[in-house]
Amino acid sequence: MNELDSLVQQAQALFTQCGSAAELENAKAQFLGKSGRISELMKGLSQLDLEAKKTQGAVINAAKQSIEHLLNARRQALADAELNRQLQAEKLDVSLPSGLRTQGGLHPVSLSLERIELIFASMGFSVAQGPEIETDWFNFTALNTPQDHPARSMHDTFYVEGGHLLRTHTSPMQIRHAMAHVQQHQQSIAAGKGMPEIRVIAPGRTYRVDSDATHSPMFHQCEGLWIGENISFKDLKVVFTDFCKTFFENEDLVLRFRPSFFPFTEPSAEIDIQFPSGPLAGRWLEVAGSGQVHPNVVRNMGLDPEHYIGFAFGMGPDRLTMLRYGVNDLRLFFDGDIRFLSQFR
Ligand code: 2NM
Repeated sequence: MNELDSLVQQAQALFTQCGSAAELENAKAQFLGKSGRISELMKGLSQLDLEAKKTQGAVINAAKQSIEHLLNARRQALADAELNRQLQAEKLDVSLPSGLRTQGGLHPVSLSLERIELIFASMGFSVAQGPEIETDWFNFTALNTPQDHPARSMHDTFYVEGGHLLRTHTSPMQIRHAMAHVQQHQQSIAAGKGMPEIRVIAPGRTYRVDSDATHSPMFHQCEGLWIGENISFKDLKVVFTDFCKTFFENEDLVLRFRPSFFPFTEPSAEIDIQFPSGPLAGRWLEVAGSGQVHPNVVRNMGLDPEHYIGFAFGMGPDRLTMLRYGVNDLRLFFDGDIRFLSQFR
């Protein structure tokens, strides 16, 4: 066996003996370091003639490559062993019972959303779903909101990549629902036979640039929409009055519809409620916005506003939950403090 073959064998034996990465790097120096055996042999080449330099140089290089290969293999083996050791040492039995296990429950706002959905379902409303990241068209343009409206500014709306935004209300879901509904009944509508009414609520998370005791950058909304051939403000008053009395479990609740303005409805009204008794008695509390859906919005849904008419409303389930349970700081809902949340189980 020539010297180089035996050198490779020595390296293999020594590398195998090394039990740690540090030991291995030390062992490497003997062979591949600046004053290691390979370097010395390379220096020896200078005394040879050109032909011998070529052949002997190639042989040394081959040996160097073999040693490097052995070194890398051993490095990998040591790294794998170290990883396995860590995985063994830090093994976690996720099936092990924890010390404390109490029964969980729904979040108070989830409880409200569940109540809202049940009450409106009993009045024939279906529940829409839709994306939280929206396009400008669904969130603003389709809702008759002018290009220069302050709600579109970066002070009010969270914009994300690609010109998209976080929906500032749940209305875009209603536009999507209405458009799909119209699409589904297109043939019947075109034939003049009309379509089943659109009767839907859209609950979900919404986002605005706002944060204090009564505003959270993420909050909930639930909007309602009822469109048909003969749906009037009277229907709005009946539906919403019925809803409030059921939600607050109070048949003596009084409602007030106060003129207001929204780009997507005309006429528009703010809805206030008053409890005849209890801790909130005698105060008008604002609970929703509402109105007759603006002809431009009806048109954007794909319908002729001369034939289809209806109402919409929007309310804040967070605020309804505060009123129902007497919570005075909205932030409590989103802090995740179990001492607060466990009171609603
Ligand atoms: C509100 C107040 C008034 C509303 C309008 C629509 C739609 F999709 F029909 F255009 N959805 N929700 C609406 C109307 C929302 O929130 C304060």
